[in-house]
Amino acid sequence: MGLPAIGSKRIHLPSVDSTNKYAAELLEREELAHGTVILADEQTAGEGQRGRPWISTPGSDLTLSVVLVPPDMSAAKQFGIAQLAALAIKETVEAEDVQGVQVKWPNDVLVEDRKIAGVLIANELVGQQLARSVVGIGLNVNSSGNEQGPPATSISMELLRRVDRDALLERLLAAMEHRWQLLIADPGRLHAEYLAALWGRGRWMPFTLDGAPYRARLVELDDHGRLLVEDENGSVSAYGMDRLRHAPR
Ligand code: BT5
Repeated sequence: MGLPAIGSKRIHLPSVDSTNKYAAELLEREELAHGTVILADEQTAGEGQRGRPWISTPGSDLTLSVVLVPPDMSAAKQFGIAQLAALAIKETVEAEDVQGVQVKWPNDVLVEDRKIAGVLIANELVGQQLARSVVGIGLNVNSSGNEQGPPATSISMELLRRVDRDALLERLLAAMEHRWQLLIADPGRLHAEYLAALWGRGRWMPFTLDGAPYRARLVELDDHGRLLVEDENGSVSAYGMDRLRHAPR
């Protein structure tokens, strides 16, 4: 028997601190079916990476967490989860006719240089297997993005019209299901699509390496999701998210 489709079970909350936190707390108490979606109209303490905030406008944007419970997935495939999330968001935004959508490693989605979505993934590994994954997605739909911080945008800011949030959610979940199937059946294709969508390839840019500023040229991405970067001495190295980050904007 196959797994239930992403979105076949949903928990809709008017307001919550963070859908990712809510999912984690729920998973401590009970099993959740693969594909369960936790959706909030408002997040009062939305989380980004490393304690950074995710700010969205209540009732205007999409904030959700998708719980994946693969019965048999190697931990080596875990970057595929980041790829599927970023590509599903990209496809959903593009379906609205927004141009210039790219994926910033590991899983931000940009329109040119403006951030339109962020993804926060919590993977739980048991031995060499990926036991569970909580994929948190914040997508700016009808808000004005994040006005205080680095450049941000929303679908409505790009199109200068309001967007039907419910229809967008359905498209996003269908796109995630499609990419999930691709991760299982043809991860090489998912990787190729991700690579084609990657922002900043070939460009020199600021990173941090082990927390220290590091300028490098983004060359390539390997099968494990590590970036290959060329440093100013011309040597090329592969780094994962544990060591290398794009410098905060
Ligand atoms: C992320 O972190 O981009 C991951 C965001 C994940 C949010 C979802 S919402 C549903 C689920 N539940 C949660 O609690 N979280 C997930 P990071 O790469 O650290 O980016 C955070 C930074 O982006 C902040 O420091 C701001 O500068 C900026 N930012 C905050 N809100 C933004 C917004 N709405 N649009 C664009 N940029 C934003």
